[in-house]
Amino acid sequence: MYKLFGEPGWGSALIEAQLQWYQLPFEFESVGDLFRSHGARERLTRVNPLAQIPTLVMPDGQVITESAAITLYLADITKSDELVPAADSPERCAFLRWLVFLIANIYPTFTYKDDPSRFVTDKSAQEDFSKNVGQYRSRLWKIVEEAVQTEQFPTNRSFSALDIYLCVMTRWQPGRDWFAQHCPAVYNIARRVDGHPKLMACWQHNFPE
Ligand SMILES: N[C@@H](CCC(=O)N[C@@H](CS)C(=O)NCC(=O)O)C(=O)O
Repeated sequence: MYKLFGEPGWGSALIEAQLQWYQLPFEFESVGDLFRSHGARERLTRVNPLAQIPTLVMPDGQVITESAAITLYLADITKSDELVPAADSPERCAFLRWLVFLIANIYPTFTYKDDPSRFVTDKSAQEDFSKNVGQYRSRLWKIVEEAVQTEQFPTNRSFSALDIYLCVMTRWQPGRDWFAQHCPAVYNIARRVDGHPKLMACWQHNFPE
C-alpha cells in the first residue's frame, strides 16, 4: 500500500491522479494547510525535510518526493507507457523537456509567490516581488501555450502525464479564467482532462464543484 501525503487541490493531485490511473492501492493522508498550520509543516517535515507535497511513501517504506521523479518512477514500476512515453518513443524527448519545464520553471513560482515573506523581508518589497513572479509565471505559461499551438508539446498527439499536470496546474493561480483568455490551447487540454472518465474520482476529491 502506498501512502500519499497531500491536501485536496494541491500538488498531491498530480500523483493521486496517476495512482488512480494505474490502479495502485494507496492511502491519502491529508497534511493540512502548510502555510497556516505550523503543526502540519512539522508533521510533514518528519517524512520530507522540505515539507512539500506530494510526498509518497512506497510499500517498502522508501520515501519519494518531487512530482516529476514520482511520475517517472510510477511508470517504471508499472512498466506502463500510458502516462510516460517509452524511452524509444518519438514523444519521449518532448515529454521530458516539458515535464521538466513545468516543474523546474513554473512550479517554483508558487514556492516564491505563495509566501514571499520567506524570501523578502520588507513588506512593500514582498508585494513587488510577488507581482513580478506572477508576471514571470504568465510569461512561462505563454511559452507552454505556444508549444501546444505549434505541436512541440506532445499532448496534442496522445494522452500523457503532461495532460494531468496541465489539468491540475491550471486550477491554481492565476486560475482557469485567465487560461481561457490568455492560453486557450492549454485551457482546452485542461477542460478535456477534467472529463476523463479514468480520473473522475480524483477530480471530485480534489476539485469538487
Ligand atoms: N518540486 C516539487 C514542488 C512541490 C510543491 O511546491 N508543492 C507545494 C504544494 S502544491 C508545497 O508543498 N508548498 C509548500 C511550501 O512551499 O512550503 C514537486 O514537483 O513535487
